Amino acid sequence: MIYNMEFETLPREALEAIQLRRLKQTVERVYATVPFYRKQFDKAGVRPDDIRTLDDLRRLPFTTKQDLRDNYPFGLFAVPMENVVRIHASSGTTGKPTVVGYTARDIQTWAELMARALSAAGATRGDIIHNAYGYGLFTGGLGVHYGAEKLGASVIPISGGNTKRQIMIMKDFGATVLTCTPSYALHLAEVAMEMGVDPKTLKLKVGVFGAEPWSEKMREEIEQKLYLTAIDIYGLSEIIGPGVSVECIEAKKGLHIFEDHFIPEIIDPETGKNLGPGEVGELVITTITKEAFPVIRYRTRDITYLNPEPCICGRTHIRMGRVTGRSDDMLIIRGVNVFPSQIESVLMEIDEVEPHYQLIVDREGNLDILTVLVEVGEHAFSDEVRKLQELERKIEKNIKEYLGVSAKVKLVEPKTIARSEGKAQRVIDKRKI
Ligand code: DLL
Repeated sequence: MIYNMEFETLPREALEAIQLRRLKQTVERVYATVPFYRKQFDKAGVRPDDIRTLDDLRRLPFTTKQDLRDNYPFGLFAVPMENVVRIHASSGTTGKPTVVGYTARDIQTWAELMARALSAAGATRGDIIHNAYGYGLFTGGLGVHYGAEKLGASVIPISGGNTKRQIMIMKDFGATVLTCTPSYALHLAEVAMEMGVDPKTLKLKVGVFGAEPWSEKMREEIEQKLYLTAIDIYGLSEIIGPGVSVECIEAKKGLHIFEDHFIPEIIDPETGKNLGPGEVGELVITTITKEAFPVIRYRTRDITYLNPEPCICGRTHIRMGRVTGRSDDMLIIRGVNVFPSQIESVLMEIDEVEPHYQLIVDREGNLDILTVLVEVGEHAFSDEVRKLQELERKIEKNIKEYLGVSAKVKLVEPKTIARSEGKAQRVIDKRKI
């Protein structure tokens, strides 16, 4: 169901008129209130009144994660702290986190976008939403929570962790919608089986999964194991949190970006040049309604493409492809570029292996060595050693054939790869340690 019929189905011309008006306001406001933007725009020789068409956006400089770090913690806020009612931060694997702020109106906007997203996934006010995204500085938990309440559904703020208890609650409370990372969804399925709770007997009908890359094959796996329809949701704290884009249950093909609030672009990550529809590159987003933390041409580092084709669901907002990885997650193994999600796709084609894997990258002398640890099912593991070795060789061959990279595959016992309650750690790059 379309939550906001008026804005989600706007004809292109009307949508672009709204975008331009909001873009101009945002650009004027950041120029007047955020010294960083004033300096950047001056350096690029652009003034707010130079923005006369949507294409003029391209004249503005990019904003990067480094800019956010340089202005840590509150340097990019565009309103006085008295008007900031919430602060979130992204974990950041190295150094300081990235800090973002919200006014009361920003929180309302976010709730509306998340209500739209849950609705696009098929949720209604009659649903019981088991929200296992982490509550805290991470935007997942509270982002989904406010959207679920705005939709009028019953939300269970279970957060991540204590998985056995989650299964009991999911069963006893009759949850119909599950929200968590795709890797945690698989873990929930596994623990349910261990506890003797067949997921088939749960009432789940839909899962809204995101916050980390996952593949089509992983979707099939989750759908089969949890007996639900799995929907992809995308977002990042720097832009607002979850609810930047979402798949619709009607098509399940590409994620609609809420274009009345965000303007997306795709650029070549090397040259910064804009790319056309269907061309794969880095997603850049400009927020046009945020008050406390507006961002201009933010380089997300997420790799995807835009699809302007009309969608069967009736929404007119452009779709982005599934995010296959981040430009900084890309591994370069002896000169060959590989994303962890590509390895995942190869692994998922093989029946005997489970969707739990980890990539270890190391260097021996001058050579990069990629080792793929992957779990096999109970059945396969009881097979003789020779059979397991054959399976390892078969996976190595497929990786080489499809991705052009040499990897050493090591099958490991069921349940030996650490399960995550939030974002899975797929890669351990020892070259960086
Ligand atoms: O992960 C927000 C979120 C919460 C999204 C819950 C969806 C559901 P951050 O912690 O700032 O925010 O991480 C953002 O996670 O730049 C992507 O690299 C990745 N990511 C998020 N959603 C997806 C997705 C939240 N559906 C970063 N597919 C982003 C692939 C995703 N990657």
